Amino acid sequence: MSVVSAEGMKRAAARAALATVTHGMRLGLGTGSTAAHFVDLLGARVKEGLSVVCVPTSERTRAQAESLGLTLSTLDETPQLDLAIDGADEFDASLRLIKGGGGALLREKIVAAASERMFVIADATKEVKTLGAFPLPVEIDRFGARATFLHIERAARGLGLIGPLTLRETAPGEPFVTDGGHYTVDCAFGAIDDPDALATRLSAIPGVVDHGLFIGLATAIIVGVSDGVRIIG
Ligand code: ABF
Repeated sequence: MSVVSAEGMKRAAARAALATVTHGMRLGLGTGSTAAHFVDLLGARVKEGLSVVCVPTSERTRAQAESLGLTLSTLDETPQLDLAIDGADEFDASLRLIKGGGGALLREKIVAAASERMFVIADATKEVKTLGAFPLPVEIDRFGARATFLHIERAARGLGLIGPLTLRETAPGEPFVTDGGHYTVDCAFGAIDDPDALATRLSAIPGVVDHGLFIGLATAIIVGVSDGVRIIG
């Protein structure tokens, strides 16, 4: 019996995603440890002669890509991408995702929306029947953060979702600040039976910059499993 670690499954998913990349592609590079495997493997292919242009979804990924000598661009220079490759915190069978645990959901969503296709790469532990075991990250403007926090609570309660909301911190009393200069609220709602309705309600709150529900964005999910990969979508 082969025992494959979560890292091994992430690497397998990243390798399978890399196999879909062809010369001249404009790529969106995700954030997180699974996306980092992809960037690492891509760096090796580029050294062998593959030519691609990459738009990173975070400063962290930008630094990694730069260190590997990848050709970088921005969405201002390259507003349309062929393919985004990114990880997820959770996914379901309908290609719906929770993202943002890594703190980069806004740029990840903008890059995914600018891409013709989005392949999610994840290990099998991320698959759920119903989204919500992973606390949903919501990126909010710093102005009026407390008021926005209360709006989120109220909007969720209207859907029967009650759970502790926590302002993400890097240390006690020090809020985590995203690359875009915003705060993140982690919402431990538990099972989200109607992710579409929650997404609509959250998007309607003025102080909400964006939320970690990615619906209708993923083209396919490449799941790293114990004996290779499984494709959803
Ligand atoms: C990014 O990294 C995020 O949207 C998600 O929060 C996280 C997944 O991280 P990992 O690949 O390390 O599990 O894709």
